[in-house]
Amino acid sequence: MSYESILYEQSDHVLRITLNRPDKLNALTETMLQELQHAFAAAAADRGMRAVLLTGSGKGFCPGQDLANAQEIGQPGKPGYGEHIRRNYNPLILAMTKLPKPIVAAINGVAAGSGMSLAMACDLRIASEKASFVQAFVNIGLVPDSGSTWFLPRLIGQQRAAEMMLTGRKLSASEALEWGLVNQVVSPELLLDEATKIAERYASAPTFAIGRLKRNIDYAASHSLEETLALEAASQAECGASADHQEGMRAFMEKRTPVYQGE
Ligand code: T3D
Repeated sequence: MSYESILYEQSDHVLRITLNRPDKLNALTETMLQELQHAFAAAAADRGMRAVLLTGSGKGFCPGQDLANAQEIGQPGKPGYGEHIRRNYNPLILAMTKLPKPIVAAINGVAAGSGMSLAMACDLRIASEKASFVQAFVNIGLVPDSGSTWFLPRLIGQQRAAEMMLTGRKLSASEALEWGLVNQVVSPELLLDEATKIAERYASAPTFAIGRLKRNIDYAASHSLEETLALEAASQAECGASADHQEGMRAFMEKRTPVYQGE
């Protein structure tokens, strides 16, 4: 598949999506956001793709909305900020969080504004020592969007999230690890190899169960214990009938490594 602002590369069961405007630190344009929506829809539809790796080319991961490009937003005949976000950002964030396959972010450089939201919409975050994180919105008189107010307090707690959002200060990769924003920090040279290894591990995992697991974590965040218990039981019934579970049980009894097909 060929796109203008992203790279879409498949290898075995892993899909690598690379934000590809390196001269702009991979700042987001409407074209790029539409291409990302398309790429995640394609990942959802392709049963052969069992894990996604999201990274940026060049020295940045993503500094959020391209601010040069944003000058046009709200001009006569162009959608305003609210419409731009509803049309371009919100469906992308939902496509990522609802994708029934794991998404690993390889954060190679600065992740700011909605670029940080993209990183937070992933399931695992592996950061380069050169990565940094900025809730940049307040610095230009905007509020956090693209799910930042939903993701950030859940990842690092209310107090630290408020600090990042209110001050707009830059968090280093090591601070992000200490605060629980990223899972791992590695040297820049090792970032892609390490993140790819993790994505490959997930690409041979029981994808059927992982899809439900993602959904259930998301559901539990805004439902009662009773409701969550009910969904867990229903999901377990589905997983119990899956080919992956049968294989997992057989492999356990036969004392061998399971070979999951993701179904
Ligand atoms: O617009 C709407 O519809 C509302 C939706 C908004 C969603 C959002 O994401 S709002 C938040 C937008 N993002 C920002 O406000 C971040 C702005 N950038 C920064 O704060 C800093 O540049 C960074 C913290 C990202 C990186 O700092 P640093 O010191 O490492 O690099 P730098 O020198 O500031 O930037 C390097 C270049 O990238 C520079 O260009 P130049 O001078 O080399 O030609 C800078 O202008 C450019 N750049 C950085 N961020 C953006 C950008 N160009 C366009 N858009 C950007 N977001």
